[in-house]
Amino acid sequence: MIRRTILSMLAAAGVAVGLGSAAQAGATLDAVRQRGTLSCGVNVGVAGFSLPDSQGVWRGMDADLCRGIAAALFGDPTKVRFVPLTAVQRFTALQSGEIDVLIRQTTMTLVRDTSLGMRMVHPYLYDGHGFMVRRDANVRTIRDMNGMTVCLSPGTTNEMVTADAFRTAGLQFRPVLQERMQDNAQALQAGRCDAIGTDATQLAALRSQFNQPNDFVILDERFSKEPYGPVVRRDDQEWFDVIRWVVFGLIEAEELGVTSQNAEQMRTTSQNPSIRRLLGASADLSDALKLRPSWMFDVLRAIGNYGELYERTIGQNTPLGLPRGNNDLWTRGGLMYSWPMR
Ligand SMILES: N[C@@H](CCC(=O)N[C@@H](CS)C(=O)NCC(=O)O)C(=O)O
Repeated sequence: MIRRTILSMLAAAGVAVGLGSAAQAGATLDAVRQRGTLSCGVNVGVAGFSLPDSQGVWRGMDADLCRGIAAALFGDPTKVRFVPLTAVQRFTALQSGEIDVLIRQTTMTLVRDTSLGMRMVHPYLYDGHGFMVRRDANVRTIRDMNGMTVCLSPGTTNEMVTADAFRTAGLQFRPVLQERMQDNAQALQAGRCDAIGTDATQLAALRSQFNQPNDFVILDERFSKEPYGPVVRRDDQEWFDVIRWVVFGLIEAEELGVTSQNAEQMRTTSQNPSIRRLLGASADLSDALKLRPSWMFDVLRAIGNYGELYERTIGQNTPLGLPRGNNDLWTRGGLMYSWPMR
């Protein structure tokens, strides 16, 4: 009876309640293997992150991270089912088991990490909240935004960050909440809102698809830390390990100079013990993760190292045009730092 009450309380709080006792460690890895495809939750459509191209192929950093995980599991980056989700839908999809992992510009926060039956894995992108406004509004800082109408997406960190930022500045704003970011983008272009508030990478992504991108500016100020991480269910450490070490492996490969182009050659000729371990010359790492020795080799061949992934999807030569900044390697002053892979 008590157990039932607790379960229904947890369910009401949106916490996933596994059937019977907590799922067995490794259950997700086994289930995904048996199914033969990874079910990966992504955004419904943001340039540079997850957006279907004219052939219907999902493109972007989040989509490619899904492919990288599939490559680690199956040696085949095509073994992914992409599940497009809005910000509001994303955690339920994970809790209910509809997806195996969520890779959808999701900010790692204390509450999300601890109390929703989930675990935030490790940052693959460091971002921050910003505002985009019309250029001719002559806004330089938030102090010029008093009384403005700000378009926001419900269920995002950006809702709270915007409220905090205006309150801290002693200013008023009028929130307009629309679940689909595309609706916010249209509202800004049509003048139905004065600003959009979301993560800076998302603002760059939205603007890259505007008809007149130069009519809009992204303010320089950042109002929060928004580290993006993959999210998994809380009850499965083995699965968590796989996802975490794929992220680390991408960063480590960049630091070691292993790319999609040279991985094949390095695997046979490199004498560097770190590179040999990464590419599976010994089974120490893959055994620990219960994966095939070529797991990271297959990831790198499929999506490249972290730097390749970044440059291809959101980097300076893409429509988003984002410099590495915090997302550069620690050896170059950024925050990307893999734990030792040994
Ligand atoms: N990092 C934020 C979410 C950022 C985000 O999702 N922003 C936009 C991207 S432009 C979005 O997709 N919004 C609404 C939607 O399409 O569901 C969070 O974790 O809460």
